Amino acid sequence: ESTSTIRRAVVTGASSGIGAASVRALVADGWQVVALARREERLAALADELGEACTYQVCDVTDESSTQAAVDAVLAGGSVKALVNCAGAAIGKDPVATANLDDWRDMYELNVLGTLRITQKLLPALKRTEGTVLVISSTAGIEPYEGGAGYCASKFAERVMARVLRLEQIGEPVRIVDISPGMVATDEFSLKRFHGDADKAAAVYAGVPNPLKAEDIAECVRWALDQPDTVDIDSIVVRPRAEGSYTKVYRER
Ligand code: 8X3
Repeated sequence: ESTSTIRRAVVTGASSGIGAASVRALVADGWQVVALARREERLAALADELGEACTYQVCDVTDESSTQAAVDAVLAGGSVKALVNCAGAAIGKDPVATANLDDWRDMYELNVLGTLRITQKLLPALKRTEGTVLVISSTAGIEPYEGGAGYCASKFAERVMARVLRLEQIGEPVRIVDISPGMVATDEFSLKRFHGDADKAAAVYAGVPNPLKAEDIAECVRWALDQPDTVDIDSIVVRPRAEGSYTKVYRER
């Protein structure tokens, strides 16, 4: 069997949101998936739901030894054809003048350095299979907005990392794909951003007719990975129809 026919993917941030939806979409499309996240009980439930096509490893991408152990376990289990980087979060929405440094540090550790860490560790294995590094970045990495400086800066950094990796790997047998979602209503994104304040989280989506769902982004992931190895879906920007930009959102009142 040629290596290019083995469809085994690693998905980070797999316990919720776009990560969990991507695991489900890939398994439905015939992939073997190793789901990575910190919360073991959620991973176990996902693996239980999806059967033997889905296995999991507990992994905190902000932690070096946790990530190394997960990567070692993944590689001991076989080859890897895709890495889907979904682990990420927005933490806080304060103006620059009063922003919490710990929030910024946590976002940099997770969104930037966490993505870098696991991508570095799996890159050699991905090149052996003509594989793909996929990054779920954000429209916040394209267009900054008030209150979003820390998150936007981390997502700009993540997109730059993906862009430069793509340039550096030209001629090598690996694809780099960036998917930049706009407003996606997941269970935890805005709750996390507002440190658990459910009213503030709900207000983000108030009156917006159809925010994107995690499944909409998972379909982009599935489709991008399903292209021939030599076709690189370089960048996808996807927003709900009602969102023209972060500051131009249609709301029914
Ligand atoms: C996209 C979410 O809040 O920046 O990652 O529109 S937001």
